[in-house]
Amino acid sequence: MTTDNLLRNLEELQAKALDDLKASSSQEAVEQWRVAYMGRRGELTQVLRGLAPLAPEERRIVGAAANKVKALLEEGLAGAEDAIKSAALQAMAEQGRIDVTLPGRPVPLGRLHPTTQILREICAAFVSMGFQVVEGPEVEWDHYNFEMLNIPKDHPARDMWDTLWVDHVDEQGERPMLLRTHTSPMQIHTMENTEPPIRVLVPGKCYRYEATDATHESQFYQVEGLAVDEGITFADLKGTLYEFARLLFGADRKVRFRVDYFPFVEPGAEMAIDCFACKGEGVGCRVCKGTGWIEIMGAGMVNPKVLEGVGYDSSKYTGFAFGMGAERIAMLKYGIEDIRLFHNNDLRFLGQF
Ligand code: 2NM
Repeated sequence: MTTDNLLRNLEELQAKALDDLKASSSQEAVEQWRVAYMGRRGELTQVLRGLAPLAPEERRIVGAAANKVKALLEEGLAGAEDAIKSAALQAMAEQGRIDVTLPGRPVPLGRLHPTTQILREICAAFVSMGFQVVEGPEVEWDHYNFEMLNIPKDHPARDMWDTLWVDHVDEQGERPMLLRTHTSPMQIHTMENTEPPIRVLVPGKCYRYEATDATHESQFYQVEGLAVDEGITFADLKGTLYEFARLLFGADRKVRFRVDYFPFVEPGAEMAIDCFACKGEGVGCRVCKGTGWIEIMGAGMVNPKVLEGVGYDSSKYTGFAFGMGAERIAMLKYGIEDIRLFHNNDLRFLGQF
């Protein structure tokens, strides 16, 4: 082959190689192209190998041209590889792109426990009528939980409160400490520490030694209230509690008072509201069990013995008091069927309020 022929072949090889490279758009195609032209048996490699038997003068000329072609192809290869890499990066960026206009993922918000909500609602109702909210200890003395409330030891009325006693024994071998069965001991503390007029509301946790069922728990919340002043009558009790019933259960509520017994009041009463679900119709109603009435609290005129016990002159002062179970009020108002749900920590339940 003449030098001219060799040089022409090289030119054709270069043109074909560069055309092929342009058509190679994937990494695999480019690699195939590299092997075809510049691999061990590649077309250009063969040409370079074919230089060996040439005369020195010829080899110099063709060798220089072949090296130029080699450099050009290497340059082309590097460029093609770069282009493919950046195209791949671009594609990756497109796929993983963040759309900043999408709405954010919602953050689950916490909320107040239904017991907390009802306690606040009950307190707000009485605060609007001038009551002051006070809280006291959950561990009490027998003296405040029972004795001062006209419930002496061995009195049958003690059976009304199954008590959890604290493991503390006095010199007489008695257990004088307990978990309060109602918040009334705090009303006694308040009367011992202040003079009338008194208008206090005492929310708080109470404890009873009870078998648990749909309406009984050994831990529950109570709200009790006390008003002591000169000239307080049963009419004040009725007016205050009537207003409360209307604030919590609707302005069209009716109330019913019936005689009941609590050692610390005389007379004592149970208050009911007409059923807000069936409007007092009764028949077939699940909320009021067909009676048309729902009992919501106990109340009464503070027993003069209780007033004298804290050093008040019962011929000068009278008072009324009342007490209700917070969970019971929440169960009625929110339609909750089982008091045990309050302590299950089930977000499907708690999230409904
Ligand atoms: C009730 C029902 C009736 C009550 C009485 C007193 C106190 F300390 F003043 F005598 N506090 N709470 C009372 C009265 C509580 O709960 C059903």
